This record gives sequence, C-alpha cells and structure tokens, in this order.
Amino acid sequence: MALDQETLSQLLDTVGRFVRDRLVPLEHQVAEDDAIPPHIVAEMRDLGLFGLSIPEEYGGLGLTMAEEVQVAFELGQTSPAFRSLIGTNNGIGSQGLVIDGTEEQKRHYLPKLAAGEMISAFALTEPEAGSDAGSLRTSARRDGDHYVLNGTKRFITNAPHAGLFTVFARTDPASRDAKGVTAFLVEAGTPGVTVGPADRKMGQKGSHTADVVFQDARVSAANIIGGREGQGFRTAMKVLDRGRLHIGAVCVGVAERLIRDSLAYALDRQQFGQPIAEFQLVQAMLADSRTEAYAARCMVLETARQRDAGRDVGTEAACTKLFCSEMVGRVADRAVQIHGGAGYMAEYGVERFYRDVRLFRIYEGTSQIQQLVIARSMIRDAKGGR
Ligand code: COS
Repeated sequence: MALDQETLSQLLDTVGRFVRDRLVPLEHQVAEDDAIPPHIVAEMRDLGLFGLSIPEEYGGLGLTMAEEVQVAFELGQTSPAFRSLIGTNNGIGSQGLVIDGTEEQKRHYLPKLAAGEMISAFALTEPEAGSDAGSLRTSARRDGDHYVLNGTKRFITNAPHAGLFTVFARTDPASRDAKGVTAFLVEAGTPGVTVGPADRKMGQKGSHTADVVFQDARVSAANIIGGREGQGFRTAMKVLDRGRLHIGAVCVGVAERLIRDSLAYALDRQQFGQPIAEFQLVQAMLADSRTEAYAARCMVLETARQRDAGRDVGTEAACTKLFCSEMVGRVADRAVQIHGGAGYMAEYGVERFYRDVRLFRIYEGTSQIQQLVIARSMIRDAKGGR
C-alpha cells in the first residue's frame, strides 16, 4: 500500500539523516576493515531497512516500487557496501518468495527477513553459468518427498551471512536450458551446504561474496518456491527485472553523491588564482554529470511508476539498469578527473567509489545482457509478439 506523502517524506528524511550522520563517517573504516560494525547493522534493523519491499502483512514496510527507489536514491549516497547488506533481503534474496512463493513459505520466512533476523541470498550464478543463467548445472534429484542437491554457486552476495538461500537447480536432468530449472528455499546449516571463504574483490569492501557448495544436500519438496517444478528460471527473471530497477536507483544515488563532492572540491580548489569551478572545461564535466544523473533519475522514477501501475517493465528495467550503471561509471570517472591527483589518492575516497561502481555494470545482468534483453524485446514487438 502506498504511504501518504508526509509519511514518505519522514521516511526519506530519516534514511537521509542516517546515511549522512551514521554511515558516511564510517566509509573509510568499513573499507579498511572489510566489515560493517555490528552496531550499525542493529541500527539498520531498527530503522526497518531490511524489510522495505516486504509486504506489511509479513512485517515489512511494503513500499511501492516508486517509494523504494526513492529510498535507494538516499542509500546510494554512501558506500554501496551498506546498501548491499540490506539489498538481498529487499531484492534478489526475498523477491522470489514475495512474487512466486506459497502463502505458507511467505509466512515462514518473510517476517524474519523483514526484521533482518535472517539474511537471504540469491544463488543463481555458477562457475560455468553467468550470463547464460539457463545453462546452470546444479542438480536437484527427486528422492521421495525430498530433493538431493549437488553443485556449486559462485560470487553469491551475502553468502557468508545468509540464513536462507534461493537456489536455482536443474530438476529435469534431460534439459539443458531454462525449462528444467526449479527454485528452492535452502537454509544455511542444511547438511551438505557449505559456504566458501569470502572472495577478494576490486571494491565494495564490507560487502561479501562467496561460493556456496551443495554436496548431497537434502531439501524438502515443500521448499520449492511456489510448489511447482520447472518454474525457477521465470522466477529468477522476474526477480531480476525488479532488481535491475533497484540497482538503477542506487546508481543515481551514488552519482548524485559524487557530483556533490566534485562540485564542493571544484569550488574550494584554487588553481591559476581562482577556484577550478570557474574553468569552463571543469564546468563541462560537472554539467555532463548533472545532466546524465538527472536523466537517470527520471528513467528510474518513470519505470517504477509504470511497474506500480501493473505494467510489464522488463524492457524498461533493462534500459534503466543499462543507462544508470554506465552513467555512474562516467560520473565516477569525471569525479576522479575533477579531483585530479587527489582523486587518485585513497584518503579522498573518490577512487574507492570509482572501484565500487564498476560492479554495477556487471551484476544482476551485464550491460551486454541488458542490451540483448532490450533488442530481443524490440524485435519480438516488431514481429507482433507479447
Ligand atoms: N519475466 C518472466 N519470464 C521471463 C522473463 C522475464 N523477464 N525473461 C524470460 N522469461 C521466460 C521466457 O518467457 C521463457 O519462458 P518460456 O520457455 O515459457 O517461453 C523462459 O523464461 C526462458 O527465456 P529465454 O528463452 O529468453 O532464456 P535465455 O536462456 O535465452 O536467457 C537471458 C535470457 C540471457 C536474458 C537471461 O539468461 C539473463 O537475464 N541472463 C543474465 C542473468 C543475470 O542477470 N545474472 C546475474 C546473476 S544475479 S547477481
């Protein structure tokens, strides 16, 4: 249910203040320690940040997509690692359950996810199946009223913290494509499920990914999302359509932060006897970044509104993710350039954002996959398809 304007403004103010006062001062420390302090995680729980997108009847805030993206604009104003911790419970970790789960599955898990008592993770990617997600090899063999899972999932965000995995596995051994894939809810601690050591990444320190390995892990048939075999790939795609829009919004937030920092630096930094903001070549970089971030913000809001109105926005979400993630890459590059030598130095934090935002063009579908999704839908429409 949509919030009234005053309640939404209060929520956005509260999140904005939390980001400015509590998270921004910790950015360096989180990157150095590669960890978010536990008291900050507790504050995130108290603010309800783990349950933004989970319906109210299951203990979440039940935000509409248009509301959620505005919260993401605020959360984007600091290191993406903070958003990443709550990102899976609000996005790819919970939405399979929210969109396609049975009532019983929702009642069992969603309240814990909304409260942040349990972290969820989305286990789709494998060593041999990334962009070609439909070719995954993790198998789920039926054995009575259970399935036996075998295989390896790779680069799984929040895996080291997760209590619940949405696992995509092949239940039809004769299939090679998306049709034979089923989504399972698998609790961490299930015998045969192990999480590997945290990966060493280029950026987003404080957010953790790891392999998840299944060796004869027995999972009840009652844990198939929605209760039907063969629906898993479609569930994954629906989750990603939504996730791509959310990532677009985070990109806008980060871009706006970098533009603000770049402008402040350009107004302060003196060269040739005046602030560098007075130079037209610096102004051009600021103006280009501002223009692109504004276009991205408009795309996110419009696509979110269309989704709330019940339209299929798969193509628009891909357009949004493609534009926003490429946009924030250009904005981060210009931010380094405007900061000059300081932009290359760790203490100013700009180079950290430059590394952090690189991931946005890769996960939840690379830019090339978004292009493919967009072009395929254009061709299908031209031929009179769905
Ligand atoms: N919503 C609902 N259903 C969808 C869908 C969507 N957005 N996209 C595809 N489907 C359905 C199709 O309708 C099709 O169902 P039918 O067989 O009943 O017709 C099925 O899913 C398979 O679709 P398709 O044939 O298009 O699958 P492909 O194997 O060709 O793959 C891409 C499509 C490449 C778009 C997909 O694999 C993809 O998005 N890859 C990137 C994965 C990704 O984002 N990985 C990041 C990991 S998560 S951090």
